Amino acid sequence: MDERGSGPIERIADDILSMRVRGAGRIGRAASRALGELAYGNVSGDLSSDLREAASALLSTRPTAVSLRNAIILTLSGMASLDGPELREDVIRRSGDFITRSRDSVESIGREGAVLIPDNATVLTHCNSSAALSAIYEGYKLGKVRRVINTETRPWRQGHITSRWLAGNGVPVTMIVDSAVNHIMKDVDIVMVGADTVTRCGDLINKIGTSQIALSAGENSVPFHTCAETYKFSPTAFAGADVPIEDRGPKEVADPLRVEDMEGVRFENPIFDVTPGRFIDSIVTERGPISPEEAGMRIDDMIPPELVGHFSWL
Ligand code: RUB
Repeated sequence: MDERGSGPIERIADDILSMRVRGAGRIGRAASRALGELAYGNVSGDLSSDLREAASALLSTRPTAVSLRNAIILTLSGMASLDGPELREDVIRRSGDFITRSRDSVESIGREGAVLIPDNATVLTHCNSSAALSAIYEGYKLGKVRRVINTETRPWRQGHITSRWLAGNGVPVTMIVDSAVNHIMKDVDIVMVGADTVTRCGDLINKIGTSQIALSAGENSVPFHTCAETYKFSPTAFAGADVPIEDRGPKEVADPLRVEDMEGVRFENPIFDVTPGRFIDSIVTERGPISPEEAGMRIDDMIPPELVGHFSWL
């Protein structure tokens, strides 16, 4: 039993909140799977109202990655016209489709992103993004990647997951602390990072520190690419300032054992930041690289404005 309750929705919500399930893609798939399972188990109840409640609970876990909201909308889009057993079937089917499409997109991004990697490249990445890693690993298999430099990624140190995965798959990897990025940029040929949200005008919201990497890349004429499945594009946020940035509090920044000793010190722990679209060379989607300015059009194709309007209660 956890603090949010013991049902499947509560368990998944707690996994996302506590970051046992993390990364924008995984969060979206976990939410979609939870809704599919809820529909599967709901044979005679009031499915619409149960789905609404579940969607709100899932959405309340983490505010920044739009993949979560979009996954919910895409999974529940049948609610716009269906009810009862038809809705149940529809949610189960859409949940399966979303998960398959999301995984396939990561693979396609791998192929599309690898094309952008120059020969004998040193690639810099940040945090732990399955989409960026897919492109980097595909590039490595093509013999284009000489080594990867990856940041530790304070405060959660997701860079350790990235480094372990790369080393485990035979890719030469060097880990640096986040503040070494500008120093090492002279050795980097290309930057590839993931995305939590891409706004309509092409601003990128990703792990804190991404914007500094983009600034340094720009200053050193190093191409900067973000790898983002289209469902990470926001249908509603125009610019980065429209996206709420999660703050996870002092305990993740200060030594957790000593945080009470730091009298008089105020902590801020914003865990994402905004990289303006003008610093981004391309957004690598499952359908190939696009310019930041194209982001708004792409999400309208996937989630039309009428459908977004139908989910105004979310
Ligand atoms: C993870 C992070 C990743 C994106 C993309 O942040 O910022 O770059 O979510 O990941 P957190 P993916 O660890 O706080 O969730 O490409 O795997 O979807």
